[in-house]
Formats: sequence, C-alpha cells, structure tokens
Amino acid sequence: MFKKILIANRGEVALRIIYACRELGIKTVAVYSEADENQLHVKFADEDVCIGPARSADSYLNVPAVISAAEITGADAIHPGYGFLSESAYLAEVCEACHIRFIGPDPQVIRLMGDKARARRVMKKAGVPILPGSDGPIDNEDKALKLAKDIGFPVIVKATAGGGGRGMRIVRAAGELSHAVKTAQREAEAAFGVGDVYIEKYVESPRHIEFQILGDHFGNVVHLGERECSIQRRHQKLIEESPSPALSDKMRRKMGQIVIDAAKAVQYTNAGTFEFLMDPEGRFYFMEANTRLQVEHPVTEMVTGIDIVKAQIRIAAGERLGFKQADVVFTGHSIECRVNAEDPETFVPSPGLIHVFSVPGGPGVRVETFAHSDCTISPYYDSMIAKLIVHGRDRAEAIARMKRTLEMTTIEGIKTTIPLHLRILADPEFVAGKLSTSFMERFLARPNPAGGRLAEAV
Ligand code: MV4
Repeated sequence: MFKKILIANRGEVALRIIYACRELGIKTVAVYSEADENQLHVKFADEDVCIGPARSADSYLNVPAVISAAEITGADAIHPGYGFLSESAYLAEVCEACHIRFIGPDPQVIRLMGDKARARRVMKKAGVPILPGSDGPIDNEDKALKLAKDIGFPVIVKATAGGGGRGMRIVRAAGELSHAVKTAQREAEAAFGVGDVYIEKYVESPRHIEFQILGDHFGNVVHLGERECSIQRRHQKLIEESPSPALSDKMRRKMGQIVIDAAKAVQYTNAGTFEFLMDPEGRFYFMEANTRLQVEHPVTEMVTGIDIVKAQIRIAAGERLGFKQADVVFTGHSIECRVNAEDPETFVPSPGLIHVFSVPGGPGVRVETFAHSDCTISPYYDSMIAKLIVHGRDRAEAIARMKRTLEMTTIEGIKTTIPLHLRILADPEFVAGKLSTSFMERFLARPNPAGGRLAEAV
C-alpha cells in the first residue's frame, strides 16, 4: 500500500480524499495556491506545498509544479480528484515516467475516452448501443450532409475533444448544417486546440443516466449502479440521485452488464463513469465515459455502502477488487444537491466571507464541504461550496430528508442556491420523478411563486 499520497486538488474533494487516506493509514500531501493558504485541505493534510499563484493555470493545472511537489515530499501516488488535471493523460504519463502512481486509469484509456469520436467507435465495437452518426470526424461537407439526411434531422454536431457541452451545435434542417459544422469546428479549435467534430442523431429531452464502475488490474470489473443527473443547467449538474426513477432492476442488470463488458474490452482500470442518454421511449445510448472520480460519487456510495475513493486507492496500489458483482447490494435511495455560492435567481457568482455556516445532521444526512463559519469563498475557483447528500429507505424519504436539511441550513454572508433547490424539490414533476435534461429550462421559464423577479420589481 502507498505510504503517502499527494492530492492535486482543492476544496471538498481534496478533503474527501484526505478522509479516505486517514482511514487507510496513508499520509497526505496537500498542494495549494497562494489564495488557498488557509483552506481546510491544507490544515488537515500531513504536509503541504504551495504550487503557485491563485489562477488555476498557474497552480492546480501546472503539471511540473504538481510533480515537483510530489518529488520533494516523497509521495508515492497522486490523486487528481475531479476537474483540474483529473483527465489529463499527460499528467498520468509524466507520473509513470517519474515512478509516481497516478490514481486513475492508464494514460492510453484516458486518451481514448478523451476523443469522443474514437470512444464512440470503440464502444460500438464492444456492443454498447450508440446513436446513429458519423464513424469519425467530419472531413467532407457533402458526405456530412448526406449522412445527416440519412440519419434524419435533428442532428447534433459535437467536438471530438469536447464533453460537458462545449463545442456542440443542434441542427434542425439541412440548410443549417454547413454553418453549424464550421462554427463548431472553430469553437472546438479555440477551446481544445483540436477542431475535429462529428455528427449524431439528436435526442430531444433525454434523461442523463450514468453507470459507475470499478476495475482492478486483474481483469475484475463491477458496476455500482446508475446515477440520474438530468437536473442540470447549462451543463452544470444541480441535483443527482441513485437509483434513477426511470430504471427497472432488469434494465439496471442489462445496462450494468453492457458497461462491464465495455470496460473489459478497453482494459479499464480504477473508477469510471459511462454516461448514457435515455430517450423518452426508455432506450439507452452511450454518450461518453469519464475517467475520473465524479462530483456526484457520494449518491452511489450511499446506496451501495462502497467507499469509491478507498477503492480507487486500493486498485491503484495493485490490490484486487475483493468483491464480486453479486456482492454489490443496492439499498434505498440517495439524492445530492450541489450548493453553489451564486444568486439563486440569476446564477451570478457570490464569493465573499461566510460568517455563519451551519448544516444539520441527523439520520441519513451527509455533508461534503470545505466551508465553515468565518471562511472566505474565493472568486478564482468553482462556485460549488457544499454538497448535501441524503439517504432514505425510498425516494420520498430521501426528498423529505433533503428538504428538512436545506430548510435548517444557515449560510450567512453570501448568496447560495439553497432556495432554488427547495423550489425544485417542491416541484410536482420532480416529485413524480419525471426528469429530463430540459427540466430546468422549463422550470426556470415559469415565474417563481416565492417572489423572485416579482419581488425585485416591487
Ligand atoms: C446529446 C444530446 C442529445 N442527443 N447528444 C450535452 C453534454 C455532452 N456530454 C453531450 N450532451 C448532449 N448530447 C445527442 N445525440 C443532448 C445533450 C445534452 C445534455 C446531456 C446530458 C445532460 C444535459 C444535457 C443538456 C443539454 C444537452
């Protein structure tokens, strides 16, 4: 087992990784930017190294600085958390060259999944259902138009290097295709340095359902069920839950086996997520695979009782998975609300001093946060300040627990999205489990009964 792990991240996920290391008896190294000197991840790590100025590009994204910190402290592994360098095949390669274990899949697998058109091809070959579309990047406009007509409109143009919604264009008629391809290519080139785009049939109002897997270095792969992440705005997830209200046990077993076979086909190791779209008829289509721990991993931990971060560390250290698919038992229902330091009406970031921070506990409540009373939320980083996670016997109990947790939480000094979460939890369609990726658009178009725009006008 590792003796010392460097955590190349900040915020609640850095703390989450420290929790796992402490329980496993592994020493920790925090890295931090000049803006983060007083953060809890620095306080609770055994050692800490400043790796640069506040701007992420100069600190948390600086591979030489992160590697140097690991070398100086003698860390034998790096956990990248999520965001930042978590899906950098380059960091994973440099780790290999420096004999530091990267806690994640092999660089080749990270690189494969980072190319969405290639991932599509490989998944199709492995028997995973995909949407009709191009076999690779578009290299010819006439061929692209013929393909789009064959598939039928609407289609979607996506960047091969994309993901998370950047560099996408929905095309509803043949006349729009050429322009969409050109603008998507330009946007992709500017954002990712790779201008390649591909085409897929566009699914209207799908659900976003993703499967969590774990794979060890001995060819064992298990799935930990799914998370439904359809409640999102501008590709930022707001609420996630497990299980999905739309999935039967039979469908979970079927999709779970498909994902296991796919992971085995690419020799996937460590934790991973296979994202699917579910169309209104209940059909699944592979979207992309994430080769990192995810923000919403706690809902899976709550329903399976499996500590995904500890499993990642054990797998990276060369241990066997130690349990089989039949040992994975799903219990109850879990929901996560991401609390952001934002205006709940306008989503404008609201950094600043939190002078009171208080979240109730009680049965089935888990809080993942780096915030506390008298802490400062920096404008330099992501606005997510806490994740509230609940577990209940069923979905209704989970919703009730989340509602009372949100109602009894006090965060003074900044604005948060808690009022928005309370409105969503009270929505009849949400309560009925009628979720889709267009839920929030419709929800936000309706007037806020509690005042909102109306109150501002008075
Ligand atoms: C799609 C789609 C509909 N049809 N692909 C958005 C993020 C990126 N991962 C892919 N995305 C989508 N791809 C086809 N063929 C709809 C979306 C999409 C979406 C997906 C998941 C969660 C929220 C979303 C919001 C808008 C669009």
